Amino acid sequence: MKPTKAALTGLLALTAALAAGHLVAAFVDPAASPYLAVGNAAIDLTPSWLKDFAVTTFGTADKLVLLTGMAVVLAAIGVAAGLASRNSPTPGTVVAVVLGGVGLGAVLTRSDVGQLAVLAPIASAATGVYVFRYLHREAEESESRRSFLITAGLAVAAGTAGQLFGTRTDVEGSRQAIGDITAKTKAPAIPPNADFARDGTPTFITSADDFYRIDTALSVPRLRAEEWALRIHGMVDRPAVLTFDEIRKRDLVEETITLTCVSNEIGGPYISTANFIGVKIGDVLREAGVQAGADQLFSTSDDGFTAGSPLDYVLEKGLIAIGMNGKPLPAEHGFPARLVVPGLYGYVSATKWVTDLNVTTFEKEQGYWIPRGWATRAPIKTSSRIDRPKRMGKVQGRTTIAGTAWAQPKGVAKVEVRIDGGPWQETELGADVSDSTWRMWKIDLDLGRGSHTAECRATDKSGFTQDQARLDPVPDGATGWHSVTFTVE
Ligand SMILES: Nc1nc2c(c(=O)[nH]1)N[C@H]1C(S)=C(S)[C@@H](COP(=O)(O)O)O[C@H]1N2
Ligand SMILES: [Mo]
Repeated sequence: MKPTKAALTGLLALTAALAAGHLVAAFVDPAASPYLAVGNAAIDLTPSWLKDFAVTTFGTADKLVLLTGMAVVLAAIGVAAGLASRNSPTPGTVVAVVLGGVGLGAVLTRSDVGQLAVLAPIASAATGVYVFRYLHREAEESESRRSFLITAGLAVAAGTAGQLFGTRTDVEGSRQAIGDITAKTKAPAIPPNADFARDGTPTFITSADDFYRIDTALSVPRLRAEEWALRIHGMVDRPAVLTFDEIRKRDLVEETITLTCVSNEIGGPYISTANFIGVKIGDVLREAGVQAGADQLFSTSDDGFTAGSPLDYVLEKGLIAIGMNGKPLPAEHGFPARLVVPGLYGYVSATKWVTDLNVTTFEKEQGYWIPRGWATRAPIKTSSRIDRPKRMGKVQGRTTIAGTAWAQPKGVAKVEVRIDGGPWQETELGADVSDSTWRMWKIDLDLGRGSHTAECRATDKSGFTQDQARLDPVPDGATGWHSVTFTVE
């Protein structure tokens, strides 16, 4: 057999196998698609350093990079299997069975799929073996083009159909039907001097589109509010199940809260602010009757992600949010409901697509990131960032240095800037909206022409000034002063 033909045989059989699995998964459970399941397993197995590298290097595109990387590796395996099978179809058949086994293993490790999910990798393996042997036979004849084209066409059709059916859950329809979400107790209006957006700071409220996104979900969980429910159990006197309607009918509160990711490097982008609308976790849990001895609220997402938060703290501060900036939560940010706790990094508190609240102890349960090397307790560290000038930016004439600072839940009291290691100078602060949010700052300076380096540091309302020592995000958040070098022309 010609090498090109042999390579194509392997590649096409592999594509057909993945497409068949994707299609079957659409009907049993979209998360059972072998391709996505293997990707998810890869995310769960990735060592922390590699995950940090991926987030730092690719940011929110990390998932696309992973899926593309997998496609390249799989294509290479398909081609190699085809080439190895030039004299006999046995090597390719073995590869199809082994890959099917990998897919099956990945699906079995998922906590969020039913038993029927195994049908998807089995369909993949069966299709892989069958199509490979069929194409191999055809390729040995002279006229095999037709069967190659038909196989390619069927694979693309099956994959596309799987994608369409798998995402048919009408999340947008469910969101639209809910309409706007308004709170009985509204957050105070944001005063116009809360940000210095014209001088380069972020806007005080981040739009849903610009809000940073961090999660381990390769395919966003697609839940409808009508079918969603939140289970409350564990060390409580009266376990309960809350529906979306039941939450919505309660007296909703709105709070302006800044969410912060522990993976944020000094100067990094993983911080955003929104008006979150929902019910206080404390109200809901007190109705259920929290028992003595419990010290952790352990929350689980529809996709199996878990977070553990200090119980006393969430009883006081936490929110079960169903709204963001007046609308239902966007699908990417946890629709229909998520937790938001001002003052705790997202990985120990901000469970999106939340379906389960377990009142328990830190001894008994460990959240998703804890065995992966991150700290159990993770209060947000007082920190600040320079947003303008940009790194290596050019400034004409008078220089405005502007940025943001945060110290939830203490609040920001002061931000200072120094130029080229000189004396610290106090900056002008934006309006003090809430201790649960960031605070913008700016300062106008006359600097001589040439290259300069600006550094900033924040002091919170407890009097603590952020650490100069440079520490990485692992295990409980980065420290250090952000510094930016720029040129005055
Ligand atoms: N279900 C689920 N919820 C999650 C996560 C996740 O991976 N899965 N990541 C957490 C982390 S690390 C952060 S920082 C916040 C980010 O919330 P956002 O994507 O809405 O900004 O969500 C938290 N909630
Ligand atoms: Mo995070």
